[in-house]
Amino acid sequence: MTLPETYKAAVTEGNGAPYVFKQVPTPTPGKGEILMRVHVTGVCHTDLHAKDGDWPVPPKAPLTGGHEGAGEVVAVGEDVTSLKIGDRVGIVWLYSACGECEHCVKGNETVCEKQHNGGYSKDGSFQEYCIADAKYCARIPDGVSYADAAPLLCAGVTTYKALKESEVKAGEYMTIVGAGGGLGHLAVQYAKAMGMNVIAIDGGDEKGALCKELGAMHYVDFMKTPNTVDEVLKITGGKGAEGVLCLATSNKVFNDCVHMCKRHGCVVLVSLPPGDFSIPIFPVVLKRITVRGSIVGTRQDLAECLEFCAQGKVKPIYKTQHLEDLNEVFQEMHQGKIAGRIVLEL
Ligand code: 8ID
Ligand code: ZN
Repeated sequence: MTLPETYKAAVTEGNGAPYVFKQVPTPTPGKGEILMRVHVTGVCHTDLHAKDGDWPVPPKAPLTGGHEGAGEVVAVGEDVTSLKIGDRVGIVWLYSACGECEHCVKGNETVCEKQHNGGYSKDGSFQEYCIADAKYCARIPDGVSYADAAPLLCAGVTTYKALKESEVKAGEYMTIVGAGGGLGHLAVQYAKAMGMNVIAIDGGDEKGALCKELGAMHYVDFMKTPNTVDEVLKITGGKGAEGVLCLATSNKVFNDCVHMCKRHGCVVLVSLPPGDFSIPIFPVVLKRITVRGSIVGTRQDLAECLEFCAQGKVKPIYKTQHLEDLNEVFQEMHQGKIAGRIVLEL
């Protein structure tokens, strides 16, 4: 296969600087690496946090973000035995882990201290060609298109894993805060597929219609409902939901999530707006509420999450745009206007 000498990449200097589009030299994959032709990439709110420098650990600079990139292997480096040219793969947030530490050995590779992150500490999928680690990139099943796979590579696996972490069972309530967004619309579907009763919270009629169509039992519009906690308590007969999934990029909602939770229930924190929140000690202790963080998922979680899509149980909802639209997509995302995901073609 002949590869071009240069190709198009989106690059930001970080700290809020917009993405610029330039030609960069095509890299050669090193030991254990592959080069993939990125056909499509999802845009995650994490990419916006990265561009804006929202988090205490800064990304690399300059940065090419993106960790929902789907495409095919076009070159393999030394010692790569698990992949070959033409294989369908994805670049993900867990770009690589050490494979040797206590966490990796216990199957908790998502908390490996030596991990690298796609589109954060390593350049990601906002470019036509991308280097990935052969051991950690996703394998996309044949029955799943690149565009359907893209949102699952982060939003899908993250919400699938977070729902498992909640330990909520079929027939119990799962309240999803931020249910109409990129992560949220997949959380609704995975929760439904797991038999949970979904209470979806987000803003506006478009997101409400989407959540209902995807199987939410109730929709609470935070823009029209003065007290969303009271509304969840009303729906659940005054008891609260067994599980609350926090996916909203507003730290104001974190405290509400605790108050929406039933006795002995679990609040899973996923979204990462900058800042802190206070946890009310008395209700958390006396109601034995668990407040738990959750970060993406392992390679096994990812394989399971893609399989749900291959079997038709989950279907990502997205609008397709082009890589050059990236800055406009971020503007819309900042304003909370995107229902589902945006997938960019390259
Ligand atoms: O592994 C992880 N922990 C992980 C993985 C991927 C993404 C965490 N994240 C983080 C992102 O960094 C981001 O902080 O999850 C958050 C959500 O990412 P996203 O789903 O990609 O963002 P989005 O599509 O913009 O959706 C956010 C939704 O929150 C709603 C918005 O309307 C939007 O639909 N929302 C807001 I802002 N305030 C709300 C409120 N008060 C609200 N929904 C309900 N109540
Ligand atoms: Zn993401």
